[in-house]
Amino acid sequence: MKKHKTLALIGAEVGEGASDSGCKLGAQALRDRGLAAHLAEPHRDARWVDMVRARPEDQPQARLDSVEEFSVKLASVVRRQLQQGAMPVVVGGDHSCAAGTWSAVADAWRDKGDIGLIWIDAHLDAHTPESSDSLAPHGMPVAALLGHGSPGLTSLYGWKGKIKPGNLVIIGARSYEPAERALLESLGVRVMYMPEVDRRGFGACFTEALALVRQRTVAWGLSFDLDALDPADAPGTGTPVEAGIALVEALQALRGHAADPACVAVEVTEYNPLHDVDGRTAESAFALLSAFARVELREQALAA
Ligand SMILES: [Mn+2]
Repeated sequence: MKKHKTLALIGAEVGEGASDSGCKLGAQALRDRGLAAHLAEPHRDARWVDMVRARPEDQPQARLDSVEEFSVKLASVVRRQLQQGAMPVVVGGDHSCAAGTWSAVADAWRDKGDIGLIWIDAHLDAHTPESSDSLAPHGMPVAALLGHGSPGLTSLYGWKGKIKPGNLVIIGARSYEPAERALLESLGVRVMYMPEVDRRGFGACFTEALALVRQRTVAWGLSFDLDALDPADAPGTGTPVEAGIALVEALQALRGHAADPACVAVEVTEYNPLHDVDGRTAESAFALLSAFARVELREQALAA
């Protein structure tokens, strides 16, 4: 059996994107817990390649500046791993890291075509500095990737619109503000809100999302905010919201998809070890990444 792409784990040590900066400790905590060893398997290497740290700041505008600076650094690390043929696994950190991650992926594939993105989250993350009262950048990465917001987040690599609205699907949203929903509706982004997930099941939603993000693209990836999960499975996140996705359903649906040759990067964000309960959230993060990335699960899924 051939060797699969190495998983290049990248710590996104950023908490400046949120009002509670505890997520800044998330990557190191998952690293100390043995994430790389957990993801390695006979035909798939997994190793930490870098920890990228945001400059600490207190005031809202300075925090946005810090996140912008951080995004450039994170993007360059992600892009280098893509160039080397590895699959970046970005481990957050608050969700503002997504601006850097997916800008790098989009730029790396820009000559060949568009990229698709599945965004699993309790929130829409579609604020701009104009619509956001808190100015917290972790509420902005979706808007930024679509080309709306502060130039420091929208225009990495000197161009914006990293993700086309038709190539983005958001699953699990249940806490958002009208301006975010209005922006996404005006752009035509497909959002599967939590009532739809409850009605159809996460698996059916994910299958549809996968088809959409693969349709008109050359590559796709997954950004998983742990707060999408029900707080029973993930109490230790930046901003928990009741009535989320059940871990078992997520594991079943995600299994093996990282072995799709068109899948090029994955991100897990918003782990806050300070709020975790008995390591439950860390275990959920391990299980999600493992289910998504495990080559042997891919083979089982294809055989089924
Ligand atoms: Mn998020």
